[in-house]
Amino acid sequence: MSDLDGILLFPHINMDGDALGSCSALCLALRSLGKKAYVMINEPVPKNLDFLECGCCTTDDSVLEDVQLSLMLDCNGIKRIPGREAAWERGRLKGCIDHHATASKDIRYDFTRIEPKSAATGEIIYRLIKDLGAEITLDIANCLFAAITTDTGNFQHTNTTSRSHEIAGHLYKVEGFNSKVISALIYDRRSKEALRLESAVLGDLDFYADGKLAVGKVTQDLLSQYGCTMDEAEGIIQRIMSIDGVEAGCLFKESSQDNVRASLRGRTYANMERVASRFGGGGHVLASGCTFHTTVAEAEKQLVPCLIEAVNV
Ligand SMILES: [Mn+2]
Repeated sequence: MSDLDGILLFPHINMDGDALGSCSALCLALRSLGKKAYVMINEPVPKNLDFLECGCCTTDDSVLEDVQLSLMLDCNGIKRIPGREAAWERGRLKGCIDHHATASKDIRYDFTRIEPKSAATGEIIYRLIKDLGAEITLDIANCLFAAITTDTGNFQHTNTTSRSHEIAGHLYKVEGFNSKVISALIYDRRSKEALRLESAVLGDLDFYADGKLAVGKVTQDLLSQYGCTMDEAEGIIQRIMSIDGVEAGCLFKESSQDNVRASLRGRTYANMERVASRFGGGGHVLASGCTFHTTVAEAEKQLVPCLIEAVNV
């Protein structure tokens, strides 16, 4: 990458802390090396991640005259960047840096760096920035810490490794770095409405398989009832997984564009990646997702039997 200039970075749709944090960190590092780089998005940055934007994001397809590289981060496959296909195609070279094992074959990449053992794409980006010889500035450290802390569930998920902690340890040494500030920006800016929405969803969970499976729904009706946007439903699936005895959790999110996203989580053995891939989705063994182009009720009818199967193995 060191000989390329004019680089567009692509986070996945419904960007999360890892996708945006990794993109902005790499973008800032590339710029510090004198390169032109942007993070190409086509949706608003979630409010709790606004500090990760760092002047990197653009919605303008023609922001760069010459795009030598289009680089997808924290995802793979053209379906993960809907609405940005034209911008993606502008790159003369195409690359992918990701930690999801489910590989999509709908793009021919010129190079990939896929490391399923990395807890976050941010871990791969940390090493890449070091390899490129760029300095880890405070902004970059904040982005990488946000990427790693969100994807590891604050270092609680099973994907967390000694390397996750080692990289975080290096970030703590960057002058001015304060993990508490970053955690508060991510987690402690929720609206009262979001908490009311969460309690409504949690109050209406369905349980199956002797309580091993819990299923919740965030519908457009609920969002308007509580005056919330879908990104304010972030975190509900983790609450579902905190229930004693729950081995698998599913949260249906009804989008305004006639589709339903199912977020899937496993605790120890339920293979959520396998379930998601049966419906064209993917992710990690214990954290996956898939999309249905139908109603929530129909999506539930199709998915719940497979989830019951996954917890009853
Ligand atoms: Mn990730």
